[in-house]
Amino acid sequence: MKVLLVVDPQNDFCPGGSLAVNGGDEIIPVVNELLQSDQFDLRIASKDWHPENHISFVANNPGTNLFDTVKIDGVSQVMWPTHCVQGEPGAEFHPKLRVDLLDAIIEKGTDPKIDSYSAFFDNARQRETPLRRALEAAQKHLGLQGEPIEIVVCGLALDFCVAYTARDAAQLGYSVKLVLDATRPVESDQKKVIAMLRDLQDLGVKVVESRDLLAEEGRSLERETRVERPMEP
Ligand code: VGL
Ligand code: ZN
Repeated sequence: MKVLLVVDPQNDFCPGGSLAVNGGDEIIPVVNELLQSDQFDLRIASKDWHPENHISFVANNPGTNLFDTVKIDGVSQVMWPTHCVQGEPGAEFHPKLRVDLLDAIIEKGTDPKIDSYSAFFDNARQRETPLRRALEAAQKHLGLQGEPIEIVVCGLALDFCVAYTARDAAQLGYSVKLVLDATRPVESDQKKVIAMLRDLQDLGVKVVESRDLLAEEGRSLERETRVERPMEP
């Protein structure tokens, strides 16, 4: 079963949003192309979906500064600006995203006391989101039980929610591809981003470009529609 997983393609992570990632909106046309590809059995997006009193907001942690890393109940937590508050415009999907092509939406970061970068587990790895269950249910529904699961991950932001999601997917035993041109990092230091990608590759995550994924499809389509040359007279 082949699954496209779009992580947090939300307004707050795009230019104009409260936690804007450089070029975050540029991924949307690429994500839409992937969503339209018929190589996927299932298309899922996650939503960072925080209550107003969420622990990750600097405003809820007096005495801390923006982007500080602090320990809360033994878990490292970055102090983020208020973002992706349930029901607010910043938490909505980017307006150009083809939400009509999504089969399911997974909300994460809903517990006020703990953050959840990964679409599978919270940052303390104490609780699971509904994602794994949704994958299992879909596999049953599609009659694909026992088949390996391949997850193609993209979205925002590469160095936080996308990386954590890809890592967890690999550790859960799924085969994982990360689409580099359908994601953008918060981090601007290229070297750090490359080191992080290498760590993911060490866990078995394959780093690919959307054109490689879509090209396979183009080639098979070409084979199917090839027209024989009419006979020369
Ligand atoms: C994210 C920081 C805080 C993300 C979510 O989607 O990458 N980053 N919350
Ligand atoms: Zn968040």
